[in-house]
Amino acid sequence: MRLSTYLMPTLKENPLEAQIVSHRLMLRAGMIRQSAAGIYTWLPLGYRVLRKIEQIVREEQDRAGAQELLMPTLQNSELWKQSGRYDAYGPEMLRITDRHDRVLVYGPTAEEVINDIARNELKSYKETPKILYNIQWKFRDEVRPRFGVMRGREFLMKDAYSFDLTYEGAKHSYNKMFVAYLRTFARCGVHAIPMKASTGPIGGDLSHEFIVLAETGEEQVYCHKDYLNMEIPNEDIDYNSDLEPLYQKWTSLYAATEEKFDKEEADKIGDNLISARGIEVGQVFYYGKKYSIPMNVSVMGEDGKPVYIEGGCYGIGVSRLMGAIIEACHDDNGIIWPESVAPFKVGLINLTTGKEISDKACEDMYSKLVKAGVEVLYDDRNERAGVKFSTMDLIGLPWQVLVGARGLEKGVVEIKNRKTGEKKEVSVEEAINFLTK
Ligand code: P5A
Repeated sequence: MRLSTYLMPTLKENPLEAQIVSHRLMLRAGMIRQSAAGIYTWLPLGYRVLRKIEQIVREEQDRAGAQELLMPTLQNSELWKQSGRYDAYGPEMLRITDRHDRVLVYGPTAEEVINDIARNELKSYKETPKILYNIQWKFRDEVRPRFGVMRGREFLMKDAYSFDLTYEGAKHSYNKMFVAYLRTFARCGVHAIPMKASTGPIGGDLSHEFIVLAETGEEQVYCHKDYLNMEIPNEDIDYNSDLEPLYQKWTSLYAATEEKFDKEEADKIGDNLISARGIEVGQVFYYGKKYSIPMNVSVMGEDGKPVYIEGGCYGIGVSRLMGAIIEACHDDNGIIWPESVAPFKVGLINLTTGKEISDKACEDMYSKLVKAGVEVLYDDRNERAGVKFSTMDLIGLPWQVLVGARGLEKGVVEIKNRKTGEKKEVSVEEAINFLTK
């Protein structure tokens, strides 16, 4: 992509409306623009990152054996009456009346819609277990939307739902999602710690929130310091085998949100206790028969008698996760993207735009890198070098290549690592090899 033609409206000044660093940087880097309170347009740069995060989430759901489908944003309110949540959900749920005076709701979550599918389409115990998920926009009419994408009204969520015959089966599905979450957040370049949580309007009696530690987090949290270097299961993990030991390992240490803080437990670990702020990027729930009984979701059991489904649901705030990654990965100059979610891998900076030698070298590198499948943002604008440096630092691409007439006369360009600030001089050839490997 050539920056001269790219819609990336960066801002020099800090926008007044942004109170936390991720919101500030997303506005300044030209990634999002607010359209209405808590509702955003994702500009090209922001949308690229959103899609990268979404793809990691998808791959880890698929690896765990979950199946992707897509449910509507507008839901039939009758289903909510059947589950008993139509009134209970309150003013956070946006209700819309159509021309026939039928009420639709803009889904704040999708337990009702998926359980309606399950009761109609799952007939026999042979069709269980199943985990179904979608990555879809949700709407919650939050009283105080704030902090940009962290607490929006419209936001992107991955929501998965499991359908099992027994409690043991449901617990196994819970553990699958639990492990998939550890892998998902690690792949996105952040460390998320599972903490016992309350279930709120979703319901059920077993739940964990996954919390990314960051100073600006909305939640006060406590955890054992060993969580900071716990091992993440690798990609060969067998999701069919017993995941219980892994689950036990990850829940044996003390970790809790403020709401669930237990002084006695905390005192036991003494000096090993960390008190910090955190951002909830995901939450998993086991809710048993909370939906299957009122909505009559059953399958024929082995003995020919109907069995109510044992259920769970598993959410990741995909758009919030982007804010959390920025909260965890930035410095005074801007964002520092983990390579896995970076909008582009390389920022190619022409320091002397207009000079033939650097224009030619940049064009040549740009086309070679693009041909090799490397995602490159080429700053070919007619701007001062200083402006280009600060733009690249602000948008936080992992690698920068600085190409100027003076260096080229000596046969070199410079490669800079955004995270460490390390620079090294290499030949054009070496730069291409390094960035394509
Ligand atoms: C789990 C999946 C649920 O809704 N039902 C389906 C369950 N859980 S949850 O915890 O309420 O939401 C899941 C994740 O969505 C993110 N989230 C938000 N992100 C941005 N703005 C919001 N207003 C918002 N509300 C929830 C969180 O990351 C949460 O963990």
